[in-house]
Amino acid sequence: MCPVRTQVAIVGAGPSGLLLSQLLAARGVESVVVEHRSAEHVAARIRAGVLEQATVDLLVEAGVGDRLKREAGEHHGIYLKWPDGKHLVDFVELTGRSTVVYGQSQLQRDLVEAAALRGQEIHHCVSATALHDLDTDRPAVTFTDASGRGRRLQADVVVGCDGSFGPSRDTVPVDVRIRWEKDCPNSWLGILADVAPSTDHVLYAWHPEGFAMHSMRSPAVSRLYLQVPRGTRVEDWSDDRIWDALSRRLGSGQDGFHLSSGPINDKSVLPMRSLVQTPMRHGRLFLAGDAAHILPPTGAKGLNLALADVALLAPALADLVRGDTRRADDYSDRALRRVWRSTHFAWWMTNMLHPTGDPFEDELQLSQLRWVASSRAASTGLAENFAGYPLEV
Ligand code: RFL
Ligand code: PHB
Repeated sequence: MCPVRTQVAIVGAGPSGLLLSQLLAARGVESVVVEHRSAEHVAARIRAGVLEQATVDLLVEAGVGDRLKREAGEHHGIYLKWPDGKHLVDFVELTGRSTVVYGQSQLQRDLVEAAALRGQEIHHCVSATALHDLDTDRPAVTFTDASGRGRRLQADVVVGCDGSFGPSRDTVPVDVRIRWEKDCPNSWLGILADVAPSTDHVLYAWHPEGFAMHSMRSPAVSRLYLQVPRGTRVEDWSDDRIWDALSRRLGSGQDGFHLSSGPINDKSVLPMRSLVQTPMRHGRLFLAGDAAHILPPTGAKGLNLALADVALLAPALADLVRGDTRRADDYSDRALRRVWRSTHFAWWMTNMLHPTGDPFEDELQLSQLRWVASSRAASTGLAENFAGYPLEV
């Protein structure tokens, strides 16, 4: 085994791991990142699309926002739609803040380029990642590198940025952690299509057959989702079946709205669930992003929350490696306040927009949608949460 020494060992080179390494480097703190997948695989994952104003400001300040500023589409709000109504929740008018639509794969590319520019050490295609000695001040990460060689990374701190399926979360002993979980009976079937978006803002639609959503990635690429039962197989949804369901649920042909279809170049099923693991720190292990919390995508919060965690964590770790533990000691409590707010919002949006098949609940959902659309107080509540709260760093 060939030991390497660094200040911060980061497990996972997704958006939270890469932004953390960038923010640490800006504070003169050295880190090494280990990633299970190839760089190409991580970059090709089609995921989030909506960034809050505070996330955009964070990325610009971190020096990775140039392309985002040039290419991202600014969105002033979202449409809510149901069979006999449609309403634009105007975030700018209600809160003074807006959002942008910028694909996670585009952001990942920006973070990878910035990492290459500063010479960040990243080990891709690693296997057998394991975390050790977390309750000492000499924690370590071991892994097998791409050439099959066993490696040991000795650090002051280990950060688990390894997403929903990484090993970090499980490393916290069961008698120390609490896992708060809520499963959802639905999944989303998501597609990416080579067709100009048929809507100017992201459109969330309630329909008795199921929820549907129309988002976008560029003037020529659309991203759309359908509520499907958990366990749905992508093979059971032909392109024609998908476009038919989208047309019905999004109300194509009504009130001047027409859904244009086009070639589908990516199709996947995403199970929906909520999970929060507390505390987000155990000894010298810190958890950030999906490693600590998973949200249903309806509130567009997961990526924003992952980046908010590392914005809080980077200065805390910079202090910690220099001997001042105060901010690191506060990290979990402070991060969890935002985590629970976002978790509630994602749960609330999910429950408002996904019909359950129970006629009583359907009526409650429709009543809630009409209330959000007609009450300034209610729509301001939605807008505040969706456009996001300022980062407290
Ligand atoms: P990631 O992106 O999952 O990265 C974790 C990385 O860790 C690696 N890893 C390991 N590395 C080393 N050793 C191991 N043993 C490892 N195990 C795993 C993985 O390969 C991976 O590269 O987590 P991170 O950085 O915390 O980022 C979180 C976001 O990716 C996630 O929250 C968002 O994508 C969620 N999300 C959305 N968030 C938003 O804010 N707005 C949205 O509009 C939005 N839409 C979405 C979404 C997620 C979706 N899916 C598919 C989950 C839409 C979808 C469809
Ligand atoms: C997306 O563009 O992929 C997207 C937008 C809004 C959401 C979830 C995903 O709530």
